[in-house]
Amino acid sequence: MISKKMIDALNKQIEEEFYSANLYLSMASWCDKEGLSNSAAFLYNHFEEESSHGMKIFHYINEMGGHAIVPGIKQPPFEYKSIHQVFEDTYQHEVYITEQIHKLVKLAIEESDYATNNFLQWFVEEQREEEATFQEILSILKLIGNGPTNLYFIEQEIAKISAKAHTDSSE
Ligand code: OFO
Repeated sequence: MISKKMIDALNKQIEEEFYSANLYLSMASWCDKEGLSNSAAFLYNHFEEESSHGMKIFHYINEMGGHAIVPGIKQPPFEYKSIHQVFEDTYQHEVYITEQIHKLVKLAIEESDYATNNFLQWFVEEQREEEATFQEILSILKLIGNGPTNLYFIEQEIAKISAKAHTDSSE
């Protein structure tokens, strides 16, 4: 039996996942406007992934006899100084989301809610992979550096990471 406290916490996480989706959609749009089409494609893809994470929790709550609530979502930032800032923010955001997922796991364990703990393990692994991907992007951006002509090389590298992330998620 899932507790009201657990359902409320999962509903809060739906909001976090949908906010993540909108954040990446906003970043994708900024990249599009700047002509960074590979980075935009990567982030549009992440928008869809985050939406699917929100829906995964949504359906779980209802399957468990709870009531999934469609959240109000605050507007994400839409202006960025550079592509470096975009990816620095994605990484920081993923670290924050990992903390939220770990809090949910902690609550499930405290409540001896083994089903929800088991359900959340998928998210634990997903966060580990996402942090690793964004960390890899940050390392590459650091190596390439900051000049405007470097944007071309950044775009090439993002396309490679994007293709790899897509292959991994469809395996
Ligand atoms: Fe929902 O996967 Fe990261 O945030």
